[in-house]
This record gives sequence, structure tokens and C-alpha cells, in this order.
Amino acid sequence: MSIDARDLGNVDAAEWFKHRSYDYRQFSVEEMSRRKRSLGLTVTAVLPCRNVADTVGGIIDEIHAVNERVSEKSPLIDQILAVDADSDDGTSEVAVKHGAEVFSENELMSDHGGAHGKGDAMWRALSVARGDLVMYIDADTKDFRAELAYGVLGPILHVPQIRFAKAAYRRPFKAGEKLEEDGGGRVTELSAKPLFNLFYPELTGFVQPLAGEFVADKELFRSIPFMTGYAVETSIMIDVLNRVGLSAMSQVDLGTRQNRHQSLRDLSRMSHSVLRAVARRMREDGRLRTSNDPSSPDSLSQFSDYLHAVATPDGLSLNEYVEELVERPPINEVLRVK
Ligand SMILES: Nc1nc2c(ncn2[C@@H]2O[C@H](COP(=O)(O)OP(=O)(O)O)[C@@H](O)[C@H]2O)c(=O)[nH]1
Ligand SMILES: [Mg+2]
Repeated sequence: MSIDARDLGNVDAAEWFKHRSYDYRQFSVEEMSRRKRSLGLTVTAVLPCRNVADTVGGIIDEIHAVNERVSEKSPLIDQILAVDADSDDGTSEVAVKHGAEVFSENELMSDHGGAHGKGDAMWRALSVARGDLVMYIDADTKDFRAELAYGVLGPILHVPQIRFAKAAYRRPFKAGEKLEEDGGGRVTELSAKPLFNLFYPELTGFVQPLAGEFVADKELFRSIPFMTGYAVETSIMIDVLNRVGLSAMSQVDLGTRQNRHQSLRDLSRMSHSVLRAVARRMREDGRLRTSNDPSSPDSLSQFSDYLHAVATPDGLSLNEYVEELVERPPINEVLRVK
């Protein structure tokens, strides 16, 4: 598989999807490490942690194992940072034991008061990240495989125009003994993707826009605001788009990822965070008037369909559904004239 490294100008979501979607198997760890060295770059992995004592150790081990595959003298990932929410399950002890640099989120940037959730922890981590590239990795993945730690680095290291890479994967959902292959990622499917279709159609090609695994150069992360809590992934997608444009963004298929399941009640609050983030940016960017609703009279957008980006066993796919929204007048107005 050759690597699509062409320069893109202004593209729509479908073109972007075609040229900026990669598969982690296109990039070898050895080649990435060689490129990283020749570009003179260093990499920091940031693991935001809240009560992940059962998973974080294995994830850190996996990162060390990736480094050992190349050479300990010139590792692919130079710094492993765990930013812990003062977890009470022993998370920080486990992370230290496995060789990460561990910080309490409340001790970093403490003149900003106590930390406000995941996004704040990620923001504070930037104050101690030494790498030229910063890669965030969720620390609650159960079936963590090495590619979750290095896969997103591929496009950043191989394609000069690319400054941001997001993980894409299938999300199985396990309810009791029953496994639903693509039943996970409910907030993504029910909130983020429909909202992006309406207000940020450029972003509809992303299969997992809310994935916690993504990388960019530290300068880019340092130049954008971070929303706190679970609004962070949504706001980063929009702010990176506004700052560097779609052609500098990419996604990498990493296979499947089993997430820790949250209750519908928690997901509802998470979904509210996503909506708030979009609502705030949409107002600032003046996007309400130009929404992608095909039946809105002042719609300026060329996207009128529902674009649904999904991961399948055969790779990523962008499906298009034409859905017309017709508004019938109050029936009184129609019946009266007859
Ligand atoms: N430091 C810190 N990490 C958090 C916080 N909330 C969640 N995380 C971590 O962020 C990652 C993703 O969080 P999670 O709740 O699983 O969100 P989801 O994967 O989007 O459903 C996991 O590694 C969590 O442990 C927080 O308040 N502070
Ligand atoms: Mg999770």
C-alpha cells in the first residue's frame, strides 16, 4: 500500500476522506523511527487518567515495547506522561511503577485552581510536555494493542502537509455476554456526527471524531484553547480545523478498540458537553445561519446529505444518505382554502 502524500488545497469532506484516511499497517515502526530521527523530532505521549489502575500499566508497558522494537537509544516515544485526577484506586502508583512521569492534574498550572475534568488535564499536560509532537492516548482501553500507541504518528511523520492525526476504529459494544460489533461510541454516533453534518460538514469524514487518541505538533496544541471536561475533543476538532484547515488533518484506521462502558445517564451529560462545545463555536463562527440543513432557505452549504463515516472490517468507508426534510404547513392553512 503506497502512502498518499499529495498536497491538498481546499477540499470537501469526501475528497479529504479519500486522500487523508490511512491504515496503520501502511507505516512501520522502524520507518517512523527513522523519519522521526531525520526530522529531529521528539514525541510525548500524554495519558489522561482517572481511576484506570487496571489498564494504565499495560498501556505504558506497550509503549515501552514499541520503543524496544526500534532501539532504546532512539525511542519512538520519548516521554510518557500520566496526568492523574488524584485517583483513589492507585492509578498514580501503578503508572510510576511502570515507568511513566506522573503528575497530579491539580498540581499542574495550579494558579488556575482545581482541574475541571479531562480537557483541563490535557491542557495542563502541555505545561510539562517536552516533545515536539504531543500524542494523547486514553488510558482506559482494555484490549490495548501497540498500534493504538504509535498508529497516529504515521501521517504526521510521512506527509509534510499534515499536522494533525486522529485515530479511527470500530467500537464493539459488550452487553453481558453479547458482543455487538459496532454498537459502541454512542455519543459519537448520536451527537457528534449529526451535529458536524449540520454545522461543521468539513469534519464529517472522521470516523471517530471524539477518539482520545490523536497527535499534533505541540505548537498547534499550544495555540488553541482547550475546553474542559468532555467538550475537549469536540472543540479541538473545530479549533484545529479553523487554524490549519482540513487538508492538514488526517485519520488512521487502527482496527478495533474496546472502550470502558459508561451508563446512558453519564453519556447524556457527555453528549450535552459535545453540544455545548459545538453551540459555542457555531455562534462564534457565525455558522448557525449557514447550517447544512438542506431545507433551510438560507443554506449556503454544498453538503446536503448525511455523510456517515464508519470503520468496517475492510477499512474505512464514507456513506452518503440523502434525507429530505420537508416541512408541512399547519394543516388549517391548507384545508381552509379548500
Ligand atoms: N486526568 C483526568 N483524566 C480523566 C478525567 N476524566 C476522564 N479521564 C481519562 O480520560 C480518558 C477517557 O475518559 P473516559 O471517561 O473513558 O471517556 P470516553 O472514553 O470518551 O468515554 C481515560 O483515560 C480517563 O481515565 C479527569 O477528570 N481527569
Ligand atoms: Mg473511555
